[in-house]
Amino acid sequence: MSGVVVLISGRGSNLRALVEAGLPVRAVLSNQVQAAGLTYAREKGIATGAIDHRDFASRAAFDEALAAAIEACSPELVVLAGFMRVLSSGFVARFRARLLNIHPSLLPAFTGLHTHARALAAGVKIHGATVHWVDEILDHGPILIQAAVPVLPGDDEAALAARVLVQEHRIYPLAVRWMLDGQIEQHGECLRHRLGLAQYLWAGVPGSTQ
Ligand code: NHR
Ligand code: GAR
Repeated sequence: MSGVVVLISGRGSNLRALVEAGLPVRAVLSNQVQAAGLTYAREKGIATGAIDHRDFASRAAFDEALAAAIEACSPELVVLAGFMRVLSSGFVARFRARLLNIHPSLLPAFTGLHTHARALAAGVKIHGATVHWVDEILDHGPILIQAAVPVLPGDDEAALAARVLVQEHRIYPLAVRWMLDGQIEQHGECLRHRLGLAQYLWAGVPGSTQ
């Protein structure tokens, strides 16, 4: 087993961050044939595959085809990067403890879709992103790392999403590297870095690095 398979549905900016960090991305799979991230992967000479969920009669049948395509690569890790299809418990069981997701909120707040709009509507003052292990429950699973950003006066959804995305591109490569290097230990529901490294980033002032 070696390397990482990345699952995407769209733009692929997190995929790009992983590749640019030098991580061993062996294949990129998308449920959207037109995903921009597939074009990027092809340009980089990475193997790609498109599996259109609309070609399958059920969620289980799509998940089975996706799992088979992943297993053909025998990856160490499966990384969801803007992948927009909920995965069945059967799929999760096959890749347990080596299936990661990045979610654009500070979990357990704002699971599901449209997180930035919902954060603004709720009036939260701090928002962010979370990398977690995927389990059967949507946007649940043990937390690997989080990044926090302020919500600033005058923010709209696009401004807030852009501020969070900068941090996503920092924490996802870090989390994947830690996993590949065997640095993460599980203690019940908690994941800890072996060396006790801080598992958060705080972009307190826009433009600052910590
Ligand atoms: N699967 C499991 N089992 N657990 C998680 O935590 C998952 C997952 C699959 C994807 C990413 C996710 C997110 O971080 C993710 C986490 C899609 C939906 C969704 O409702 C929700 C959460 C996430 C991704 N998708 C619709 C569906 O019917 C389709 C939406 C669309 O195609 O645009 O699957 O937020
Ligand atoms: C990212 O913000 C990611 O956190 C989010 O979608 C965006 C994908 O961007 N993921 C979800 O909302 C999962 N439901 P990208 O394709 O440019 O990486």
